[in-house]
Amino acid sequence: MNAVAKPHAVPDYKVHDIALAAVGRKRIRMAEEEMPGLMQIRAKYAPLQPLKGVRLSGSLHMTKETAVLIETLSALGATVRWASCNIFSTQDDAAAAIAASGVPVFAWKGESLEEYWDCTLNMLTHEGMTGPQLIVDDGGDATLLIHKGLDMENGDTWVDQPGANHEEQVVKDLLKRTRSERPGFWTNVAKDWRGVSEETTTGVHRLYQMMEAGKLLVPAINVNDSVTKSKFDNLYGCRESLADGIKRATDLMIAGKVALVCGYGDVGKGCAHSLKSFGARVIVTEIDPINALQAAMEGYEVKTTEDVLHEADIFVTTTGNRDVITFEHMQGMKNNALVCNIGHFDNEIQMDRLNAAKDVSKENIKPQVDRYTFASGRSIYILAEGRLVNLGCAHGHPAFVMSNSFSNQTLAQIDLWTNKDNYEKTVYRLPKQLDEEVARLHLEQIGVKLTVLTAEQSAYLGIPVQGPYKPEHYRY
Ligand code: NAD
Ligand code: NRN
Repeated sequence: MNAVAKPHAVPDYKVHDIALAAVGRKRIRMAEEEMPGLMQIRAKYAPLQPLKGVRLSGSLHMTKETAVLIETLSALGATVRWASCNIFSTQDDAAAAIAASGVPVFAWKGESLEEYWDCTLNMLTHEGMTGPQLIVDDGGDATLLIHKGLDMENGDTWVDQPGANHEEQVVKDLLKRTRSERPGFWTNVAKDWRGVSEETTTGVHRLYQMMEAGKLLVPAINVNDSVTKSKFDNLYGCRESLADGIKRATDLMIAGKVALVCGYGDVGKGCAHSLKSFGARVIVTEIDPINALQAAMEGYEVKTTEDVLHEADIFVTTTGNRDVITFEHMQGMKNNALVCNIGHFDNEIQMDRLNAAKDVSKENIKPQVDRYTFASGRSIYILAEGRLVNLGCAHGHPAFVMSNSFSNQTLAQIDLWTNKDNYEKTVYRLPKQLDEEVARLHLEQIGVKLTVLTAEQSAYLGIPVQGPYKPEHYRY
């Protein structure tokens, strides 16, 4: 009797090209050399296996730096599944290396929105159709899907109403598909889910909105507002990766240009500094009087977008808000103006209105670089279809600054699991001592030598004699 060929098991990953794994592994190894904090945390905690057997899902840009985070979480004992949180930010070689290592990953650069949300569902679906116990989220899409899925199974009719836009309709269609294909799935997912740590400002904003509405299903840790995350990643990371994105996309000379930076928060500060250092004349827009005053103190003009349409060559949105650059703004811009966004979502720039406009033509120059021409004959360039320019057109922040962010992520995951039975369904932050510990882990590699207080000085300042922090259970 012929042996029955074992059906090819469908691989539990989906990446652009698994053959890229070898080069991906080399680049992950380079990133490890630049991530001293994360690698020391891995070395310190791996023997303790604090995440042993925990089902962990991550929705965060699948880059070589994230690969180091994934392998750290795995080294601490977690069973990890991963997807990117953005359709353009995956580094295909890093994704391939992670898939080849046996960690299920569902991510490739240039996903459609339908593919993106399918990847998110796959990332959340562990062995035996179970859900994750912990989530690492960046922007809140994984958190949103579970909340909306549970609402649907509890009788809420949101999924049956028309979507406000294409992406919302994609989410509704996916949830309706799970309603018929996997009844009760989201109820079980919500039952096992014990916590989420959130990477970025916009995701944190969404968590606080859910907490205030009394809808947050699990304890959450706001990683973004650790000082060693937002005052480093958001500021110094964007200071390097914005220019990287603009130049890889357009080869544009920044010197001598007029650049408008919308928003002067952590990201806006880094972006303004970067463009100024390249020789641009930087103008800032702001809604907040304190941040506006800061911009003015740094020597930037602070105006409105309307004031500068006739003179600005480069527009960068950094606000996390919506409709910051409107269709009317784009219609009024100089010929060949460059428009890009480095905030989380693509609604900072009114891309839906631009793409729906009848008298506007679109020409694709190369992936993530499009030229739109208006009835006036004037054209503008849009990068990454209005999505994160640094991750869509370049490789995001360098590894050293991501080591700070991901050290916080790893400590947050350990904390969530350690305290899963006594944390409330609210949003926590990591304590200052851990923030200092993360900073401390990065000093030696860049040659920093701290001054140590004498006992008399410590007493004089009323602070404990300094020394490495021993993580305790803590809450904020
Ligand atoms: P932030 O809150 O520190 O800064 C946002 C600033 O925008 C604030 O000062 C606010 O007053 C201002 N603002 C809001 N609406 C505005 C408007 N209509 N016009 C002008 N200014 C306006 O936030 P942040 O940490 O700087 O993050 C900003 C965005 O960037 C978020 O979406 C965050 O998730 C994202 N982010 C992206 C990256 C990346 O690598 N691309 C890194 C970190 C954060
Ligand atoms: N290289 C990167 N890998 C990277 N650069 C920026 N980010 C990255 N994530 C993985 C994210 C920052 O941490 C984008 C998020 O919005 C921000 O919080």
